Amino acid sequence: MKIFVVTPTFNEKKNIKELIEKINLANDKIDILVVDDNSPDGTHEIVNNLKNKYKNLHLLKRLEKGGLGSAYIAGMKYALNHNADLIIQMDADMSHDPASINDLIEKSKNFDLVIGSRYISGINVVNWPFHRLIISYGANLYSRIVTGLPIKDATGGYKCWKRKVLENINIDSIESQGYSFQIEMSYRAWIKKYKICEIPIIFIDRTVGQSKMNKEIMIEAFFMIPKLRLLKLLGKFK
Ligand SMILES: Nc1nc2c(ncn2[C@@H]2O[C@H](COP(=O)(O)OP(=O)(O)OP(=O)(O)O)[C@@H](O)[C@H]2O)c(=O)[nH]1
Ligand SMILES: [Mg+2]
Repeated sequence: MKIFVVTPTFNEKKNIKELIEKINLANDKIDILVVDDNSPDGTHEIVNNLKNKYKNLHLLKRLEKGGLGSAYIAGMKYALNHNADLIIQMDADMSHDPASINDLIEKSKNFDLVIGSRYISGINVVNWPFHRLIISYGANLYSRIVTGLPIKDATGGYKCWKRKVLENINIDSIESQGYSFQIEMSYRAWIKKYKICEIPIIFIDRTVGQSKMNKEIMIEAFFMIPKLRLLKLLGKFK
């Protein structure tokens, strides 16, 4: 079984080494792909140096910042081209605990998409300012009501995909970049009736580096969520 962890980076020089070390501590049988958008802080140079130590480490360096969604798509295609059976996506800012990787893999035996969820057993968020929690929780509620997608944490980015799902949801046609990228991907899998489950994770707010969350990402999600519902009604995801 070949497993890839795909993690997008933009200016994560303070987090990337720890992330790679901790993934390897959790599981050294898996491949790690960092998709870096030519970070001005030199994140890709750190990854390149670490490749000597970690033979399971890959770097996909793109020319410029292209958004989280497109970085993930590029990374997922790379993993598929390298014969991955399972593809795990996670943020590089240490918000997603690498120790949960093995829980995602274990659960994938019975499910096609496993989502690490902040909201499945209470609210498992550490150090988030109250307004961030309200935005995230509200976005999830809005998404659930408008799309009907029965997922408590549809905006979360810690997930494990079976290869066949990514092959069948036409990832090339995904437009979303931010919050709504996570929703759109899971929505397409749900429409295709793949088996989805959520497992609890603890989300810890980044302690170093800068958040890339902004107003545009929220506006995109606000309009993309009803658009997804509409596209489904029009039969565009068949
Ligand atoms: N390659 C690439 N990575 C990106 C881009 N935008 C964000 N990322 C990475 O995607 C992950 C999530 O971004 P964050 O800035 O943590 O965004 P967030 O988790 O929604 O927001 P916070 O909770 O405030 O951290 C991080 O690993 C970022 O470095 C991008 O345009 N290109
Ligand atoms: Mg983050």
